[in-house]
Amino acid sequence: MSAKDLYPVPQELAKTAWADKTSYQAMYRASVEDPDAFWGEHGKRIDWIKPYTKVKDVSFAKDDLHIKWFYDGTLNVSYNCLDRHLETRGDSPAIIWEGDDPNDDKTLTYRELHAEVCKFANVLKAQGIKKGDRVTLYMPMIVEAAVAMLACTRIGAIHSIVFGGFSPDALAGRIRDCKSNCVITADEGVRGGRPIPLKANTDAALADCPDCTTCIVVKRTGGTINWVDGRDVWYHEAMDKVDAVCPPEEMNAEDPLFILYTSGSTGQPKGVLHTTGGYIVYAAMTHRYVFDYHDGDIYWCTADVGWVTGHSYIIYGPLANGATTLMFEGVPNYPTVSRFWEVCDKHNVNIFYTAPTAIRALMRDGDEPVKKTSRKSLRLLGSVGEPINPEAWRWYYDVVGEGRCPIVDTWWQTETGGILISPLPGAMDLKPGSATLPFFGIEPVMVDTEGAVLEGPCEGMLCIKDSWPGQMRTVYGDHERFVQTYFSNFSGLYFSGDGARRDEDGYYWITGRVDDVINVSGHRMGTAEVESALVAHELVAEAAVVGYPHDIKGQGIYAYVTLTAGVAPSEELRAELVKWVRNEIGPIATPDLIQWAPGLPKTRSGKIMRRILRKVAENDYASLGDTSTLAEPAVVEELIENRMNK
Ligand code: 6R9
Repeated sequence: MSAKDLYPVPQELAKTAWADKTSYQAMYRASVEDPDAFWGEHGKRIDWIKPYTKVKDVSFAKDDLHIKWFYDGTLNVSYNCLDRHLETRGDSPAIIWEGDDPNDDKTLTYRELHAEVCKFANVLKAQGIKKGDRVTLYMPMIVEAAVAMLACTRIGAIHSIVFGGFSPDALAGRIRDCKSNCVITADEGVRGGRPIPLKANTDAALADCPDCTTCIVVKRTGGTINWVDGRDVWYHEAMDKVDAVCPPEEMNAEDPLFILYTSGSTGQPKGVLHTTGGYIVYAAMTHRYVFDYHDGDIYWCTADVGWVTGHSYIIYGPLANGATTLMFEGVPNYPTVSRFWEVCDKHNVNIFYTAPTAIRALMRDGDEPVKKTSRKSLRLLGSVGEPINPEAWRWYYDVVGEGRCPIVDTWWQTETGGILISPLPGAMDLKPGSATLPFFGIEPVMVDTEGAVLEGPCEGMLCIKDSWPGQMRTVYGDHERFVQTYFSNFSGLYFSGDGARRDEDGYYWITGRVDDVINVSGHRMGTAEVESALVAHELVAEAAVVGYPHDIKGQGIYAYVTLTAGVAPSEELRAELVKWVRNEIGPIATPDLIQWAPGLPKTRSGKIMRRILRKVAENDYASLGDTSTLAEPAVVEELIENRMNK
């Protein structure tokens, strides 16, 4: 590796950073040698009602799987994110909200946010919601989404946020799976100047959810909506009827905090369950160290609260640390492709955290839209959601950060609750494209397909040896699936589903999923979900979906479709199927390419050989590998001949 591929820690930054090289190494060693002592100490970052005396009780053994942290302690998350800051920073900004329209913004201080949350907690109580109930949020990026999350935690209700880009069907499935009896939404969302019919989608979903009897609606646009008396409640009207006093509910550290659905390699999304104590300790600590957050910094994470990044690094981590967190309703290219940088200048953003797909898209428009803004407030840049290719990394570093801001490439998952592998900006020299080294308490283990542990520089599958406080505890309502998915492939290890390379400096380079999950613009998608949507169409007999390299999205969705006998393929049908999938799952699942496949390559036992389909989609059919187990080799010739990705 040439010298220019190593970006050393800026000396000035190391002086003030929470961790430098020496302290990282000492703390890391302590964290893995004596996790009880380490986390016993760092758990005190959070205020406890009844302090814990027990730190950790964990077994990754398949037949005795259990994960508990701080488990005799009690606390409340909204108290930690709000009440405890009132004395020291009650009048400091908690949330800076920047609307889709550049003229639309507002700031809420900790005191104001606290009052709103207490009131909305009383609204939920008035609707009969109590500790342990599941509340679904289907909301735009508005302050009320943060208020609703924190209000749930205040009364001990478990929130389940469904990203606003999901379809009514996907929303209904998630409401039913966790048996939510209340959904919170808005009349419409606004993104890039266009309305999103959230209430109409919710109405359609609720038609299939007879047990969900309350729908609280925030008025965002004032657009025309349908109203169901007895079920629908206006947020603002309900808020006028309650007071701003609501004592926080005392929760056990292992009481559920939230459920968040995520895609896996099988059809149904999994309800990832996080609990109270460990999650908030881990979110707060990673936020402080990875982003080197100091009092007074303005911090902006561009994710949506519908994804885990929004949970941990827009809301919970930052607010637990008393930070100022910016919430952005809009999109990177509206009104212009300078928007991100204009927002940085407008609010003096110091720390900026986004996804590679956004960087790649903006990079296409050249340097000028960036350079015409100042960005002098920026000190640190972050990346999350998918591997960042070195070319995009360098552009982000050189053009956006003007060579002044380290980039933290943070690897983690919905399941992990917080960042597991990432640079600490004062402690790690950077290599473009590498997530570098593990956070405190994280012991990555590389294994081969047989499960043999690999030492030194290697390429393999990425597992984690022991628990960390932010780890998910179960798949909601299906513990067996939790065991099967994460702990049955490699004995005694948590299996991430990702492949990785470890280099001679011990740095990790995440190479992407090794299961049937694809990563489209940083959004996780099970290929099985898209396949089920396709075969639900009456003219489709069979479908197989794989990812293929896509310049902007990272991976695109490539679908092979076999039509029912006698149906003729046409461009109209192709368009119809694309629309169909968007309606079934949501716009994020839009197939990029659909290839008509008279037959799919199968083994003699009838299993679809995805490895081959992947190669064809990648335009890499010269290296199809072993095709000797194919039932009908001619099928592959046909697919190559008619491939879409030429
Ligand atoms: C936080 C989040 C998780 C999957 C994960 C991996 C990919 C996330 C990454 C990354 C390379 C990074 N991923 N961060 N790959 N480098 N810095 O994205 O959670 O939506 O659950 O996705 O995303 O493949 O397994 P989630």
